[in-house]
Amino acid sequence: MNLFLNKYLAFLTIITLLACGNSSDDGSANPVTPNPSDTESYRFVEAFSGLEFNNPVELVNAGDGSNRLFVVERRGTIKFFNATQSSPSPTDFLNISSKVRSGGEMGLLGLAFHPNFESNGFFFVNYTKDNPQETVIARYKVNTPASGVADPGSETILFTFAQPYSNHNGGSIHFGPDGYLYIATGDGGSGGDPQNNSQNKGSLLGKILRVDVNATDKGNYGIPADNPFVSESGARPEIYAYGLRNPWRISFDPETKQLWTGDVGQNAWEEIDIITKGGNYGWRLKEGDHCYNPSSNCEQTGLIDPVWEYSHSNGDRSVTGGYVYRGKKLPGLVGKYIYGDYVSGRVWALEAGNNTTPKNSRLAGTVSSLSTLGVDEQNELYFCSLGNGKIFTLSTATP
Ligand SMILES: [Ca+2]
Ligand SMILES: [Ca+2]
Repeated sequence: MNLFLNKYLAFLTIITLLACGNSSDDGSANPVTPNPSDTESYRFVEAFSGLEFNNPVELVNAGDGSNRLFVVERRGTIKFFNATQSSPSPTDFLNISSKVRSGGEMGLLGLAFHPNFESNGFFFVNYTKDNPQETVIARYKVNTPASGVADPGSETILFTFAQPYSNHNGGSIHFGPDGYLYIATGDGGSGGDPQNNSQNKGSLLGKILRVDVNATDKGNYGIPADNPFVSESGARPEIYAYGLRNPWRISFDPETKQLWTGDVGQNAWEEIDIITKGGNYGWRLKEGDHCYNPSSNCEQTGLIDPVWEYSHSNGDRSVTGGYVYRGKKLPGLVGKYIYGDYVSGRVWALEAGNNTTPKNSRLAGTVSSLSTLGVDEQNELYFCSLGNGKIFTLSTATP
């Protein structure tokens, strides 16, 4: 999609939203005939009254039947509460703030529970530290998984890698349907990827990594035998996909098993990608669908373009990747990738991939400084605000 077409469609979107006041616009230049799933109108409401967190950057469930939601606070703390209560009291789960360097894009950035957490009590974190400045992927343990809190002294480091700059640390970690741990890393930082890390398969930066936490061939983790670059000379065997700039929040669609991410752009284009094994997602050769370095006639052979991109021309400046909705409370959103923009706070529902023509619909309202989305054990969606620390959900009810 070229710049002018994108701007034109964005303009139409605004006009249609003003005219209709609903969330059913698809950005199309043609009059929209709403289908039944498009007629719902959504609004953001606080999900848990009175609950506020300190710079939340991740929200996950443990998949252990406890219905707990775990909120990761950037400073290095994790709290949980019962998602079935409307006014729950949070419990301190882990505090490693003394290990974590936080602020800006640094901090405790990722949390994932072992698929067998209920029996082994293992969970994994991704954080940045100082002296030296690096990312740490580590395992922790709770003593009694169902009700217990974590033991801060139980840290087992899987691996670390240097962070040349404070920004672009990725940070999201999730277990895939294959039982392996997927790790999103940024390009290391600065601007324009000055070290060209994302295209360098000898670097863990600017990648999606995949490791086996149950194996020990690399010490405290292992390499899945079918990782794409295990036999390529000079390539890090942990790499699953490359050419990413700052994949901020990854997730798996529990139904299709596809891995989605938002990849934050440089100066002009934010993108949504569906990640496939061995794929090259273009950065720093391309930003979205567009040549970046060089700015024209870039080598595009083999690069995978995003399934959706949006420009900075409307105040949207930093994508926050979300989830393909598979819950029950919002039938009109089932199967759509719900994501937003950190700067504008706007949120969209995207249908894309599988060779279909993408359709992107804005949902009404905004979530200020939208840092992350999350789902509970029923796959219902939540939205976290970094600035006010609150958690929001979507409601179809009339105020
Ligand atoms: Ca960095
Ligand atoms: Ca890309």
